[in-house]
Amino acid sequence: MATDRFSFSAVIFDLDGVITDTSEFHYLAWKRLADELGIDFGRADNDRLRGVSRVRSLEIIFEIGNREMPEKAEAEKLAAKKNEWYKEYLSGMSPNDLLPGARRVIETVRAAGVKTALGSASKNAPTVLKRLKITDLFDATVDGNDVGKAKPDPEVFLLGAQKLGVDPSLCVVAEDAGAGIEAAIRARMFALGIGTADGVEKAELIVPGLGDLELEELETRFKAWRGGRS
Ligand code: B16
Ligand code: MG
Repeated sequence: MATDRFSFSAVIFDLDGVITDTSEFHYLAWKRLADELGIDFGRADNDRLRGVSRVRSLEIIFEIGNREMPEKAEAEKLAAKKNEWYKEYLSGMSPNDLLPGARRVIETVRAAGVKTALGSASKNAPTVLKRLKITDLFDATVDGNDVGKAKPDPEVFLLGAQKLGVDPSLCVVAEDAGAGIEAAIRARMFALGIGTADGVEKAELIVPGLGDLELEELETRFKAWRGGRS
């Protein structure tokens, strides 16, 4: 059901790069591991890790180092080590780490009767939401603990829509990663692109950050998109 103000019924938000910037913490933790492994991993490589799963991130780091990926047990050990460092960084997070505009957009759509969900690849998403004190701003949460197939598979967003009880065609997805935009398109949802990562140009509407989003423009673009599909 559309609301009085908006034609969409739900917005599914990605976490890292949309609501907060945990990518810097991911980078610092992966960098520490890469240094230990003797792999030259720099800030410029970090965009490749956006939105992809933990195991896939490790594979990418081994690709960058031109090294063969270790067998499963060793790979899991390395990923777990990185995660412990990552969690140390998360322990310093607070509501000050919300990206500009995130709270305004979530609260405004909710006040208009739109449902909200989180659709993140991160298994640490519940901890991050707690640290940011925004767990209550979501009617449903889907994260790396719930899904078997990582983005660009649409599973994370389709499960979000299902949990909310909203048809995918009435959902907006806010995403900063190319893999996430691809997932939204495959879920047949309206893709709102955040930032400039490779693949974000395929989104229906692109803004630098949620702080730059005009909700009336989103409504106009969503209506046109939906009209063009029927
Ligand atoms: P974890 P998102 C993603 O978050 C990150 O962008 C990506 O760099 C990370 O590898 C992935 O979560 C998994 O995170 O190791 O905490 O399970 O953008 O989907 O919210
Ligand atoms: Mg992201």
